[in-house]
Amino acid sequence: MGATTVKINSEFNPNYLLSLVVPTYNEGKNIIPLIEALVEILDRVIADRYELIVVDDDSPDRTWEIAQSLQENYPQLQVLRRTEERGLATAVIRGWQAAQGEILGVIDGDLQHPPETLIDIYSAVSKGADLAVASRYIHGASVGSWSGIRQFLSRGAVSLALWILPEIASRLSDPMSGYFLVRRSAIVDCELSPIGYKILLEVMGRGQIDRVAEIPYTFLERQEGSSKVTWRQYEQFIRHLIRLRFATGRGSVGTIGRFLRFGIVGLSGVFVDFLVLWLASQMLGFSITAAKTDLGQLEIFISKIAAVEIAIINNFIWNDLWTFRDASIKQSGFKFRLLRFLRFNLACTIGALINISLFIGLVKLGMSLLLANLIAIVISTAWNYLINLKFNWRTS
Ligand SMILES: Nc1nc2c(ncn2[C@@H]2O[C@H](COP(=O)(O)OP(=O)(O)OP(=O)(O)O)[C@@H](O)[C@H]2O)c(=O)[nH]1
Ligand SMILES: [Mg+2]
Repeated sequence: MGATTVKINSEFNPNYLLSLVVPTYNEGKNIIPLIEALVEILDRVIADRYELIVVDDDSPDRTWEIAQSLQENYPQLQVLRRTEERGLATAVIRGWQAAQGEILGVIDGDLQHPPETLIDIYSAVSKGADLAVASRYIHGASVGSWSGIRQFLSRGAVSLALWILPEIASRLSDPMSGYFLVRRSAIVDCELSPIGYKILLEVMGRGQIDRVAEIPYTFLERQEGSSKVTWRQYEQFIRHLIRLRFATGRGSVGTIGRFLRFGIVGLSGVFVDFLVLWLASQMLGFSITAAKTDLGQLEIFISKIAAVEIAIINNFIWNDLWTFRDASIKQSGFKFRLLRFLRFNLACTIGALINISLFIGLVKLGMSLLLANLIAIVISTAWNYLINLKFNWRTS
């Protein structure tokens, strides 16, 4: 599905407080217990004033047919069987287009989102939040029994979102959540252009979301069926982030330009670091190319620290004069510049520690040195950039 845009109808039926969409693909074994649990829970709080909408993409295991068989007992259940389109995000939007409720929501169809949490999510919106999101990353929440790699990929995705869309992703601890409710009025006037899996980013990026609430939950193990996540979803996720970056406009081109400048300055720092190490080796008489160097030699240790520090000074000067020029001219004067330098130095030192620990951690998990180093560099660079953007030069 390309850049099709969709609008949500502003009209709703006042008899319906909530329309909850359940996207499904081969969830034949999960759909009955899920619908039963949702009905049981919602009947307690808003009986007769909600609807459930299963949007199934013509699953080979005929999830749609199983869901339809429930309709006799549950008149509040709609089932949409799509044969022309596929994809989680578009399924959710299609469900919302058919919805009648004032509040719109989504929950996975695989029982990984505990249905009981819905009560707290609903209560947050009914108390005034525009958006209430179930989060795996706040106090009282957990990702359950995820492997180290899965946790790492999830955190990596959050970091990437923070880096490309800081003003959107930083509003939530779990911007990747697929379990949330949103007030219809917050998304009616915008053109949604869903792609991939992350419908929440689309809602945050294009909607008029003022008040946000987060509710902790534990992501449950899948008992039946299998995950539909493939590498394609990661690729779509990156395309989605970039598309939103440009679509939301808020300093979009400027932000990418700034990050590129930060990257160029970073590369100049690598060059300076090498240059200083080489100069020191000439002056102090050690070799930078020989194998099996004794790292216990004090002059090498001091030279490396000097090389790093001089590279940091180099990077600071260029970042202050060029990358973040707009922000630094607002706070001119030696005292402010010195403060910025000290903060930059601290952030880079922490960045270097993140870099080294990630590298060691990933290698211990069995990753190759090359991949581990690449990931460690990407994440520590994102850290350096974001921390400096938000807390040092404070541009946005
Ligand atoms: N309609 C529709 N639903 C989908 C599609 N892909 C996934 N889903 C549903 O979306 C929900 C989440 O998908 P999962 O594959 O479980 O993804 P996940 O929960 O983020 O990841 P895992 O932890 O690996 O299960 C499930 O209810 C899926 O059945 C799709 O292309 N169309
Ligand atoms: Mg799942």
